[in-house]
Amino acid sequence: MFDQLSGRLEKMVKFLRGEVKVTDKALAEALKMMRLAFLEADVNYKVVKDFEVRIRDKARGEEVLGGLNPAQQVIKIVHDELAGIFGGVQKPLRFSSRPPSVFMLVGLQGSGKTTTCGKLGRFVAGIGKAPLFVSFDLKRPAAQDQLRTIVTGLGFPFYEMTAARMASPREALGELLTYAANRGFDPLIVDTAGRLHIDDELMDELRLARDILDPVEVIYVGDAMTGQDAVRSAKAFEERIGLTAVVLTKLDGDARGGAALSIVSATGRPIKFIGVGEKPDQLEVFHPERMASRILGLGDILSLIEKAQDRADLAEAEDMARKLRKQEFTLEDFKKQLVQMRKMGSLSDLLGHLPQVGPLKNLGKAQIDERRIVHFAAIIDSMTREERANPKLLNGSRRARIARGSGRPVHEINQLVKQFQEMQRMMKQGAVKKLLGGLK
Ligand SMILES: Nc1nc2c(ncn2[C@@H]2O[C@H](COP(=O)(O)OP(=O)(O)O)[C@@H](O)[C@H]2O)c(=O)[nH]1
Ligand SMILES: [Mg+2]
Repeated sequence: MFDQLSGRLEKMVKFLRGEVKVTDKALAEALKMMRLAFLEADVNYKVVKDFEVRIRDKARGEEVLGGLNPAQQVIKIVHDELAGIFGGVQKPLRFSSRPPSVFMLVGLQGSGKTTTCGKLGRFVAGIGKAPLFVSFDLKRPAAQDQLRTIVTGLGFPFYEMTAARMASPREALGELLTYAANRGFDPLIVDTAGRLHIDDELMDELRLARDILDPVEVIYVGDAMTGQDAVRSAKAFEERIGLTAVVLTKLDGDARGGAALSIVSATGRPIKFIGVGEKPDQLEVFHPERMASRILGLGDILSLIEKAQDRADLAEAEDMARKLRKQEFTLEDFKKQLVQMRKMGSLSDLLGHLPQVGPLKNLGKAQIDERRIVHFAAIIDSMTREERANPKLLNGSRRARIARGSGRPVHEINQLVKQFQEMQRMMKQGAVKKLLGGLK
């Protein structure tokens, strides 16, 4: 997958790594290598152009992250931008709060819709769901059979729909939804007909089904081998039906990758899965960041970047410690720590260097509870800036207001303030020295 693109980009990465300083000339050379690699991979020209401009601006503007040399810094920028083009963070499937969640798969003929229905069924069953399947591809009898064979082979139930019943679609689809809801099936996975080209009749049919079924996911299934054609048709489906997600299929073949790199920016919809083979288990959750590192061949340098980021976090921790020492540590800082802690458990690390007595012991416990952290952060968010800087202001009526604002009970607010004050008190008692000692 993406072999050629990857090979060329790895060459660029190698070139950059060989440069001690990234001069304008070296940057231009690297950008040129990247541009050619993308264009050759059939990435949309406009996407390439925007990408290049963003990287150039960032590479010139960015402060150097401690621990990375300038070339590594540029590589990190390329990596982050590439992950951004792929959609940023991984977006999971959505489910409706009122089952069944309807997933409707749309796309051109031969793109892999029917195959992907089975794959998605297997995936959701793996997370404890009970899928039901139906095919609206009613004109070709073989289409129903194909889906039935796939899903019954996987041990899933199949709902028979007929063209005759679909003559009154509201009734037929209403019955279908009731059937699924009464039996507790969730999601309802809907296969649809495709055409070789976008046509009005099909679009009307799909829109009608969409209006009645109110799908939580309208998934465009695109054949990555067809490159920019898949992107163009995705755009048409987005405009005429409205999409929520994309599955790119046939990335196991020699797809050049252009579709994957253009489709998110062309449709504004995330790629949630990729198909990497014909078999039901050949579906992968799509992780934009991992894909970016894979394409850039960045396994080793990523760990380096992570280390540098740790170091940046450490700098922040030292800053906190300084504030603690000067007794400038406010609830605002406390919240920052809480958020940080969710990321890396740093405050518990810090507290690990303190004597585990009295209230601190409890505080230590409280920190492990993720929900607690979220609740505490919500409470602090509901305070005014003055209150955060000076918790002594928090009288009864202010606490009641904060409770309403944050949706947390007053006793929890009392608890938070108490823990915060205990912490401040411990700090004053000279525990800070130990704390600072522990940081080195
Ligand atoms: N290699 C490969 N083949 C796939 C993938 N997904 C689907 N196919 C094949 O593509 C062809 C068309 O798939 P189908 O599901 O019938 O497409 P539909 O017309 O959109 O329903 C079939 O031969 C599938 O086996 C994939 O991820 N990789
Ligand atoms: Mg089909």
